[in-house]
Amino acid sequence: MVTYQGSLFDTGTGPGLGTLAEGLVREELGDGAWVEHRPGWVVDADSVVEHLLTEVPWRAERRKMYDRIVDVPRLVAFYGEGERLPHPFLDEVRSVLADRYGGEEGGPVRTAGLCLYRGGGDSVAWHGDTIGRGATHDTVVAIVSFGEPRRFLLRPCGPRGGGTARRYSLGRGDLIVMGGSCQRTWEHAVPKTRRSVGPRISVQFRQPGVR
Ligand SMILES: O=C(O)CCC(=O)C(=O)O
Repeated sequence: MVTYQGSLFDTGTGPGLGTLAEGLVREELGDGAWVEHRPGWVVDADSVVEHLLTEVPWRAERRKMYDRIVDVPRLVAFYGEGERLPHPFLDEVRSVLADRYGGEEGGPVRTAGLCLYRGGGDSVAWHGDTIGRGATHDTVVAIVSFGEPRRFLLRPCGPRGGGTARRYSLGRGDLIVMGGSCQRTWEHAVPKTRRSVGPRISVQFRQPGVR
């Protein structure tokens, strides 16, 4: 069973959203890619963690790696267009993000993928979200993080990828939005850590037809 020790500075007011304009930093990454980062966007983000841990139908996945079948090192869930999300607050988050980024190519974000990193051994390897239209078109992927902050890395694809990655620490209500060509020209990862860390849940809001 995964449990979460919330922050001592929790306000206990229940979840809410800060303004997006305040504290949001936009970076142009080149080649039409951009990223927006808004630390602490969700107020009292800790108050939904227990609910998400217990109410989401978390699924373990396995995948082929070379000639072996291995466990994917995180649990996942997916909510398609029109599906009610596992906490009413996430419906509100989706609607605010859909309004703000709805004018981007691909239209408003409508689906939600969830990942649960149970501890430091869970991770996601370098990749871009290139299943579906993300392989050929500009997209918006907006990620809201709950629970224990984890390192989120972003680096250019291809030969330029070897350089230093951009680093973000994402948890407890932080928002990161990758847009433009980012899924084709940059890749992202959440590496494992040896530190003893509690669970982190990421909610990735995407446009239809992107995974
Ligand atoms: O957990 C995150 O913040 C990233 C998740 C991710 O990269 C993915 O599901 O494609």
